[in-house]
Amino acid sequence: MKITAVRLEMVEVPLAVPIATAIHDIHSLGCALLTLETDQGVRGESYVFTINVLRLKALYEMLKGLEDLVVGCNPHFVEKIWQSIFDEINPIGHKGTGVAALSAIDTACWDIVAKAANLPLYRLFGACRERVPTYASGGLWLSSTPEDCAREADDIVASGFKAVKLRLGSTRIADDVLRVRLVREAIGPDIGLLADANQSFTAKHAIRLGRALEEFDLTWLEEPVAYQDLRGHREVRNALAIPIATGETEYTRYGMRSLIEAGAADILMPDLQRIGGLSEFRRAGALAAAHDIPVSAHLFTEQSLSIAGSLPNCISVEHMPWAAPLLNESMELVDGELVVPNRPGTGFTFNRKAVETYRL
Ligand code: SMN
Ligand code: MG
Repeated sequence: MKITAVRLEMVEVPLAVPIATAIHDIHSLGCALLTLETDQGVRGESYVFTINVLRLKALYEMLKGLEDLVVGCNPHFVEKIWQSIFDEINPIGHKGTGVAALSAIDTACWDIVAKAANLPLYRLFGACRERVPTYASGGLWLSSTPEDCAREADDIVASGFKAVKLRLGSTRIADDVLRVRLVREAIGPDIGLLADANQSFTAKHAIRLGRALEEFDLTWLEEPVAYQDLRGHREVRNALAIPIATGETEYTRYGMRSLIEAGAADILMPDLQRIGGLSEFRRAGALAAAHDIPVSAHLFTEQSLSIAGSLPNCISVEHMPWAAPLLNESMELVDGELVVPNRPGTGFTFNRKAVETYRL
């Protein structure tokens, strides 16, 4: 089998309402959609994205610039393709847009390999579960008041989720404590509550806040300090009983290795775009397993289900509905868990009509 063509499209998917975290203001998702065509008619699909659309062209051009390393290759040699792109982007760096482009190509290759075998990817990788714990992440933004967060959390639980993620990052500790208190009161003691600080605190602030939050039984506190502040992560982690999750802003297995070596995390959160695709996600997952550290997939819910269904130490996937408008298939929530689809490949395909609607 040979890859015969690379199709690249750019779309902008607007959000119904603009949202904010401590470090993001988001009104749309700018997605670079990748389709790899083969001489056997099997097609592989993936996407990478920017928050809003301003720098989307950089992703597009990076993918375009790697086209000659992909066309003519046998997609079954996905690891060879991965390594050749990794080596090629060495001079521009093993982070950022280069790795994002590598991720998209790698994921689309795996999609082809599994479709050619007529298998869902998680079974091709070696299945370990058919349903995955998840938490609702598409709400409770820092741009919402504590009272709005409580109301939203109530709706989320009514829609079937068994866990929700709340964004923190207020200047005053009391304001973040109020956010957590009102949401916990709204959802009751049996629903999981996760909190994400999006890197907004100093270690001392995070420790003071964390102590005030111990009584609310948080599943984890995410990115309490700047992502590259490994010592700060460790200080927070050592000071608190709340588990610390981080890793979404790090790249490749080497980024995960640094976090592990620093003792920075109780849970690692690889992001499919930043980790380097499904191949590297599996390696990062195995590395974490060698240290008895669980992983939870960041964003890219649909595509990460193949990892969650095949990686024993993957404890959950983040449920983010952002890509849903672009896809033919919907995620299925049963008893608060996501079903790993039994369709071939990733199990999700681009909806051509939607692509036309959002095309730039
Ligand atoms: C997050 C990441 C990127 C955009 C919005 C929110 C957040 C998460 O850190 O983990 O969902
Ligand atoms: Mg986060």
